[in-house]
Amino acid sequence: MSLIHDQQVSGLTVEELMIPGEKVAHVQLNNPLEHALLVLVKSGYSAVPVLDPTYKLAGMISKTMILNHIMGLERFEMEKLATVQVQEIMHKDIPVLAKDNTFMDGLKAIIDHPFVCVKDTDGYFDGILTRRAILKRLNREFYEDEAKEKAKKG
Ligand code: 4BW
Repeated sequence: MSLIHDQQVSGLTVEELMIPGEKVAHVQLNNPLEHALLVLVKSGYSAVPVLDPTYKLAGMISKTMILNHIMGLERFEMEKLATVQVQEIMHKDIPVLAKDNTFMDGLKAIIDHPFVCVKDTDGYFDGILTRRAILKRLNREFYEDEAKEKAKKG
C-alpha cells in the first residue's frame, strides 16, 4: 500500500492525531464501579482510561469488565457496584504510545485496540489515539492520492 509510505502521512506524529487528555472521558483508581459505569453509560464509550489522582495513567476499564465482575451465578450482584473500586478490576497491562511516536507506530498499535493511551516519559496521561483518527487520516490520504493521479492524467 503505497499511500501509507506517503511523505505527508509518514511525517505525522501521534501528537497531531490524538484526542488531548482534557477531552477524554476517564475514571480514577479509587472510584467505585458504579461511578465508572455511570461515566461509561453517560459518555457512550465502551471503555475509558483510568488515571491516578496526579493524572498518571494507571489502566483501562470497560463496561464488559464491570458487568463480568458483578455477574454472579444466578444474579447480578449489584451491591458490588458500591463496594468494589476501579483499581481492583481494571486492566493494568495496556499498550501505550508517546506523543512523538510516528503515524506507523500508531497504526500498528490500533490494529488490536479501539484506542491506545498516550503518556509522557514520567507516566502522565497525554490523551488517546483512536482508530477513528487513524482511519480518517488514511481515508483523506487515499482521496488526495486519487486526485493527484487524476490531475497527472489530465
Ligand atoms: O460519544 C461518541 N461520540 C462520537 N463522535 N463517536 C462515538 C461516540 N461513542 C462511540 N463513538 C463511535 C466512534 O467512532 O463508536 C466507535 C467505537 O466506540 P467505543 O470505543 O467502542 O466506545 C468510536 O470509535 P473511535 O472514535 O475510534 O474510538 C475508539 C474508542 O476510543 C472508543 C472509546 O473506548 C475510546 N474513546 C474515543 N473517544 C473517547 C474515548 N474514550 C474517552 N473519551 C473520549 N473522548
